[in-house]
Amino acid sequence: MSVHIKSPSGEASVEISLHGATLLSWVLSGKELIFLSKLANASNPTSGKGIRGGIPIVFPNFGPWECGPQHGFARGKVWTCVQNTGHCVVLELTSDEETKNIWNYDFKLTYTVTLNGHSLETSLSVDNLGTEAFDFTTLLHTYLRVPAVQNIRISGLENIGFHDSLTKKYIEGIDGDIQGINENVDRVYANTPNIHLLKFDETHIKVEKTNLPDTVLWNPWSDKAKGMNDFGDDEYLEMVCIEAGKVAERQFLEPSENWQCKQVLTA
Ligand code: TA6
Repeated sequence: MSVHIKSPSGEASVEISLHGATLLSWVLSGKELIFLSKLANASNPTSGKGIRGGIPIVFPNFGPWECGPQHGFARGKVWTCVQNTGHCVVLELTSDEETKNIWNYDFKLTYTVTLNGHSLETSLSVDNLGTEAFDFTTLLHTYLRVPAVQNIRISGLENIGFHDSLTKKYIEGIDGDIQGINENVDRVYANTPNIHLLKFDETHIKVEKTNLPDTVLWNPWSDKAKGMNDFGDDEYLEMVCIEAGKVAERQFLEPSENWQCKQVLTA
């Protein structure tokens, strides 16, 4: 089950699945800018599992999690659409018996997606509805579609050190744009600038984040692509994940407190 919105001018459209409130598609002037695996099975997603591609919502934990599934349960749950103005849609996920069996806290997530001209705004609000404080990490796991990942450039991460999730080592920052990806890359950059620019061919996609201090950069490359049954063996060549998150440090939320974050993609 999906919901659709269009920009006021009609040149952009977005599709969002109620499964995980996963944004599946962002078409601007006839061009698809979001990567969704051809094996993603978005029309019949597996309960509890994320859809491979789009913008999955990682909550309440980024990465492996001793309480439940990697990247948390939010991307595997069915959300509720509470508003659709045609240009803006609001979806909610509230704690239930299933989530509380995994993570025993009362919460409400409110996800707002707004199309405006060449910009796609996604904001997430977290409410602590319970009587106990909780802490979480969260991230928008954005899969961007590119014609050839070896030919992309990414600016905004220069001179920023990162945790290499493959070697578990900290790597000092390097000067200049990231020029192409030619191997498995899985990096957590902490405290990054709020603007990154992805460039390929004549296309520039600006990633602008608010209250999401960290950035994850990921491409599975060929071996890991082959190891994913919901990802085509060669699809690693046409995608890159630039993921805005609050993952390096946990976010604490007292009872009745609210926390918000936002990402704006502009092409
Ligand atoms: O994007 C970073 C990452 O944590 C990678 O380590 C890789 O696991 C990726 O997410 C995909 O994770 P998933 O659980 O969706 O297969």
